[in-house]
Amino acid sequence: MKLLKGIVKIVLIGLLISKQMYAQELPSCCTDNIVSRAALLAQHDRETQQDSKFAPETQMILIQGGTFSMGSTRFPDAQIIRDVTISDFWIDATEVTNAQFARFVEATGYITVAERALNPQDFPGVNPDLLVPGSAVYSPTDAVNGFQNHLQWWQFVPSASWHHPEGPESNISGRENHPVVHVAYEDAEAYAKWTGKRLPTEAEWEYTARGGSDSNAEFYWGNDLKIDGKWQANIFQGTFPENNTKEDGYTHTAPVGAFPPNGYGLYDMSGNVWEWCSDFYQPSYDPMQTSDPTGPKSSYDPQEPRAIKRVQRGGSFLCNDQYCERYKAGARGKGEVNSTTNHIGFRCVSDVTTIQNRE
Ligand SMILES: [Ca+2]
Ligand SMILES: [Ca+2]
Repeated sequence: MKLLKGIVKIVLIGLLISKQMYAQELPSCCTDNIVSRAALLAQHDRETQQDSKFAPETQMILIQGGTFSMGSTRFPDAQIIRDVTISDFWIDATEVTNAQFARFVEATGYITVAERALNPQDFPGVNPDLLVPGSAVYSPTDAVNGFQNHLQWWQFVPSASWHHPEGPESNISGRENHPVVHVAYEDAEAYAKWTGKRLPTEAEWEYTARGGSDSNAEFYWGNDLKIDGKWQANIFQGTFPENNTKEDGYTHTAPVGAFPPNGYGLYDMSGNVWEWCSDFYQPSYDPMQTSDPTGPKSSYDPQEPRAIKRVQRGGSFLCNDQYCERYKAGARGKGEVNSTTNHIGFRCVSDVTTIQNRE
């Protein structure tokens, strides 16, 4: 009996202590376990704010606007070179990661372009059995014959997507901090909109990639590929495409921020993954667009005139001097808006007024 009384006493003391702690931690409306509607609404609002605003680990850098020389003599489609003025804006310090994109998908149920079945009407003459969800995966073979046909190292893999980067047997476990890949332009745009941001113009992108430097150096970090023997970007070493010697530590994507930041504190502006920009692609710059340029009204690529293409910037882990030098300063890339691969990602920007309105 004494033992039973002791147990009851301990339980009661425990309940009293927990009730005191509970009373201190929660507002009075909750202390009777009957939560008020106001408290529920406040909680919902907090959760919604967390869902729809910047992910906690997304660091943004405020870029002070200015005028810079945009373009490059090294790349015919990065001309004419002209002075461009950019307003202040915010930019993500890193490429958008798998973890960040996963939160977007969890919150919205969003299905990426690569995960959707293809409409046979959009592909007349193609066997409908081949029109399955999937994406292009870098799959080099040992028997590459020249660089003219890039299909030699790209393979369409059914069910490859942002969370199955190499196909259905693969996943992003352990790669949460790597850049998300296999995103089409509208996927990147949807993510940006969900976070209240937008995709950068290529002028904004190049202005920030230069890191505040006005030099005409070959690389965004200077004229030497390496600094003190260290690689400055995740690109390709070895014999492209089949023999990657991995001197920089990575054969595919690297975690964002694994390489040194530029003068603005931005990571991976060269290499790792290509980054979507909002401009339509055309093979030259409009000399009249010199103030916060947003690019042409439509796309035109002489190599594929019927494809709708947007600009991509910065190159990827597949860039090298043998095949693709477009990780270098001022270089441009281009992508058909629905074409996804495991070396294309993005980062977001925000207008200063957008940030001010949140505060
Ligand atoms: Ca590499
Ligand atoms: Ca990049």
